[in-house]
Amino acid sequence: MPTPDARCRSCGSDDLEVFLSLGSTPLADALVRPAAAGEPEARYPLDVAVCPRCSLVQILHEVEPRELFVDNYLYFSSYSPQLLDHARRHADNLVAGRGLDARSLVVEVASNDGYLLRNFVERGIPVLGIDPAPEQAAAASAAGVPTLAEFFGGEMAARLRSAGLRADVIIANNVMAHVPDLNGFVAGIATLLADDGIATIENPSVGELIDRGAFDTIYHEHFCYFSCLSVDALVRRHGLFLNEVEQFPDLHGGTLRWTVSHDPAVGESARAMLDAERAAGLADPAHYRDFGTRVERTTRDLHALLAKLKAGGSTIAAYGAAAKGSTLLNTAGIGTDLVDFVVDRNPHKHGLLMPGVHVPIRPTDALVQDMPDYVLLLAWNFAAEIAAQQHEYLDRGGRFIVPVPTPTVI
Ligand code: JHZ
Repeated sequence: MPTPDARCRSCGSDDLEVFLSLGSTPLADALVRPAAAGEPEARYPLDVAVCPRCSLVQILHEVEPRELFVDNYLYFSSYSPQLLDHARRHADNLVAGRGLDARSLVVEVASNDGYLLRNFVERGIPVLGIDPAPEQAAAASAAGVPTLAEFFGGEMAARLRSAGLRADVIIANNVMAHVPDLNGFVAGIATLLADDGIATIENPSVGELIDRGAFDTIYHEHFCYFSCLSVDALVRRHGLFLNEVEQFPDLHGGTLRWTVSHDPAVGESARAMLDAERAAGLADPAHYRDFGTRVERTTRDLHALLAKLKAGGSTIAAYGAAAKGSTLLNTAGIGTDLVDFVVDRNPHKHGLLMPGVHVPIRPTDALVQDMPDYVLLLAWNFAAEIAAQQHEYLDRGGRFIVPVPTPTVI
C-alpha cells in the first residue's frame, strides 16, 4: 500500500510500504483515572511501514513526544530485577573495558529513575542523566544521579558541548525508537561523543519482533523498529560507524546492543549480523508482507481462547500493566468482559485503568488473594521472572497464558 505523504524518518524516502495496520488505538501508557473513565480517550492510527531504501521499519503517525513521555509516562525501570542485573553488567563491562575513572564522563539518554547510572556513581565516575519524564528524573536526582529533565537531540547536544562536555560513553537504551526526529537524535550523539568515545544503543530487534510475532510491542511511543541494517545506514549519515553488535535474546523479546563511534572499524560481530540480516531478508519488503495476517490470527485466537475459558466458568486476570499489554488488549478487543483485573508491581499504576479497555490495575498480591483460574501474561517478556515471583499462585493451581506468537496455556 503506497503512502504518498509519509517520508522515512531515516533516509527521507517517500516510498514507504505499509505492511500492518492495528487500527486506531489509545496511547499505550496513558493509564486512565477511574474518575475520567466516562470521558472520551484520544486514539491515533497505528500503521506500520518498511522503507525499501534503508530497511527502517516505522509507524506513520506521530504523537507529540510531550504527550507520550511527560504527560502520560509511569514506566519506572527499577521494577525488574532482570533489567537491573543487565544494567549492572553493562556498567561493569564499560568501566573495565574503557578504563573509566573519576576523569571520565558517562551520559545516559533516557536515564529513567537512574537504574543504570547509579552503578557508575557508586564508583565515583561522573555521570549525566537526561530524561524528560518528570517523576523519573526527580527520582534519579534524589538517588544521587544528576539528571536533566529534557528531551535529547541535536540542539541539546550542541548546548552541552558548548558548555565544555564531551562524553567518553553515551548509553541510549530503549530510546532511539522513541524519537520522531531520528536524525537529530543521532546527530546529537555524534556531537556530544568524544573523538575516542563510544555510544552503546539498545533496542528490541525488528527481526525478532517479526519472528516471534511480538506485534504488541508496536505502539505510538515506538516510532521506529530497528535492524542492524537500518542502524548502520542511519549512523553513517552522521559520521558514526557500527563497530560491534551484541545480542540479548531474553531481554524485551530479543534486544540488540549496537556499539557505534567515530572509528570506521566494522568489527566481526557487526559484519556477521549485517550479513545474517541480509540473508534473512530484512532488507526486503516481502519479508514483512504476511505479518498482518499472522497478527490477525493471534488476536482472533487469543480472544477465542479467553472467551471459551470464560464461558466454561473460569476467572481470568492479567499480569503487567505494560505498554505492550495495552496494544494487545485493544487490538484483540479484550476488556472487563473477559479479564477482571491486571496486576503490576509499579505502585504508580495501581488504582488506574488500562487505556481503552479500562481493565483495573491492582498490586501483584491480588493474584494469590483472588486466585483467578488463569493469568494472561501481558509482560510475557518477563515470564520466567514472574513465574518465580508468583510460585504460590502457580503451586495453588493457577495457570499462565502466554499471548504471542501463539496463545498458549503453560
Ligand atoms: P515492560 C517498556 O514497555 C517501556 P512495556 C518502554 N516503552 C520500552 O521501550 C520497552 O519497555 C522496551 C511490570 N512488572 O518493561 C512493570 C511487574 O509488575 O515489559 C511494568 O509495568 N512485575 C520504555 O511497558 C510491566 O510489568 C515484574 O516482575 O511494554 C512490564 O513492562 C516485572 C519484571 C515487571 O514493558
